[in-house]
Order: sequence, then structure tokens, then C-alpha cells
Amino acid sequence: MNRPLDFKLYVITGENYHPGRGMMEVMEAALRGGADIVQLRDKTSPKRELIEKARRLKELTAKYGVPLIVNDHPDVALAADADGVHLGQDDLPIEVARELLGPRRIIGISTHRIEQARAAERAGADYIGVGPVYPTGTKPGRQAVTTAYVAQAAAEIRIPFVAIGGITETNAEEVLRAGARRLCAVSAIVGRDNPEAVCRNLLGKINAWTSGE
Ligand code: 3NM
Repeated sequence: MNRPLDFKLYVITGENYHPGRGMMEVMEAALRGGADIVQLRDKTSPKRELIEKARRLKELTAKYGVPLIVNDHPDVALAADADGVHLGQDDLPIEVARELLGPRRIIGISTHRIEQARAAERAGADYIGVGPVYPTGTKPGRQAVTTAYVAQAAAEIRIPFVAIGGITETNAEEVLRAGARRLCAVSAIVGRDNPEAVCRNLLGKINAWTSGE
């Protein structure tokens, strides 16, 4: 599958995002609900464990024809034959990740202001994250960029961008109104009892905003 890439609802799993419930069960529910890109984000597991998790997830996402992205680690992505990596601003530069991963795999990067978005686009990123739109306990200590940055990205950035950070079923429309056409949520999806229903609801909202465009 790999590039080219398009998606609407990005779901992240890993660490303690869904305590008491298995990653596979939660992600299968999200996929049934229409999640169309999945990221494994796990800052604590040893790499061997991470590779195992990524391989199991890849089997699942492949069944649904959905790309799997690995946070931070191009080597893990390659070992699991994942579709790409997601980088932070302090991780490997995009150009280095591209050399490691080759032309086919997807490279995404988190951005927190428009200069970073412009730089990511120039460096050949396939998509960017725009956030955190709202304050969020999932990524504590980072100031919210508000929907103002979403609007800036919508006006200027040509590669796909996904709004992330504190997005819920309640505020999704505000983010879409600001110009986002792709949403990512962690706690509001995998932290809930019914990820499938939440995904359906969020996708319905995204589709309502994108129909007729
Ligand atoms: N990255 P939730 S915000 C993983 O702005 C992550 O780059 C962000 O989790 C960024 O949906 C974030 O629970 C956390 O707020 C998203």
C-alpha cells in the first residue's frame, strides 16, 4: 500500500492508552468503525517487544487495507514491514528517515507552528500533524496551538495535515470548521468503551464537512 496516501481518521495505540484492554481488540474495534490509518506509539517498550507489537498490528491493519505507521523508529517500521513512520521535531530529520525508508514508505511529522509545517513540506514529508489543538493529558506540557494554527495550515499547506490533540466528538466540528479535513484522536477513541461507535461518529462529522467539496 504505502504512498500515495490519503486518510480521514487517524487512530493511535500504545503504552497505557487503553488500560485493561488489549491493543488488538481495541484497534480492531477502531478499524471496524472506519479508522483509516493507525499509529503505534509506544515510548517505553524495548525494541524487540515493539517489533512484535508492530508485526501483530500490521497483520490486522493489512486485513482492513489500512496503513500502519510506527512512531519514532524507522528500524522498527522496516522490521515489521509497516507502511511508514511518524517523527517528532527532535527525532531523525525527514531526509535521513527518507534515506532509511526509501521512496515508497510514508513519513509524517508533528508540527506545532507554521514554520515547522513549511519546513516539513519542503523536506518531503507525506503528511504533518497539527497540534495539540487543545490541551491534552496524552501529551502533557505542550501548549495548545488552538484552531488558529489549523486555519493557517489549511490556508497554506498542500500536503495532507491531520489535526491532533484534545479532539473529541464534542469539539470535532470546531476543528473541521477551522479547515481540518483529517482528525486524529487518542483518548477520545481508544480510551473509550466503544471505539467503533466513536470512530463512526467522528467519520460521519468529517464526511459531512468534506461532502460537496
Ligand atoms: N501528538 P489525545 S498531541 C500524540 O500535537 C500527540 O503533536 C500531539 O492525544 C501533537 O487525542 C498528541 O488523547 C496527543 O489528546 C493526542
